[in-house]
Amino acid sequence: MTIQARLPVGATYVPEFFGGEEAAWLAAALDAGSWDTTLKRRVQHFGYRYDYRARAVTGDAYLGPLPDWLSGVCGRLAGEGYFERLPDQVIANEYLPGQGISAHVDCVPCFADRIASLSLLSACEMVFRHSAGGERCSLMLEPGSLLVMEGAARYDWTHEIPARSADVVDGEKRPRGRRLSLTFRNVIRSL
Ligand SMILES: O=C(O)CCC(=O)C(=O)O
Repeated sequence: MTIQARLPVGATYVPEFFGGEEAAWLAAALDAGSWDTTLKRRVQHFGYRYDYRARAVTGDAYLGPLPDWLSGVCGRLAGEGYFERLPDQVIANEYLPGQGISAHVDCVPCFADRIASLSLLSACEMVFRHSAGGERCSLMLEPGSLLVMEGAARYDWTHEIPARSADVVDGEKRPRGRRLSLTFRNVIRSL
């Protein structure tokens, strides 16, 4: 697959948003929590539970305020202008080598325009496909990086992480390690 430098309009990639020590600290906070094993990959939901089967944030989905360690990250995201309102919903995903996430557009009626995903511990390739045109592009999400999606990138393109144990960058095979991500959103409607 060709890795294109040009991202979908509305996608912003911020390398080294988080340093290694901060990332290790966040990973430790996640591992001190309780991973949900219902899906192929483990997840943790904060603020509101997203119902994957109903594809909705249901009326009983409120889980309570975000933990302090996560509120701090939300404060930083808003403070640095990546969100106008503090995010109130976060999903942590764990990807072991060979695991990924299928192509999707984040629930449109559930979540506000801007979403942001923080990558921790290991890199992986994210692939974008234009929903109408079939155009495709991709980028490596390096540990510590932040990917912000809004507008066309949020609504007109799907994003996915192919389930594989290594990626190829400039002809070089890069084996994947354990990757954690935190995706920040604002809930706009619960059913
Ligand atoms: O792991 C990521 O960076 C993306 C996660 C994602 O797309 C999602 O939770 O909907």
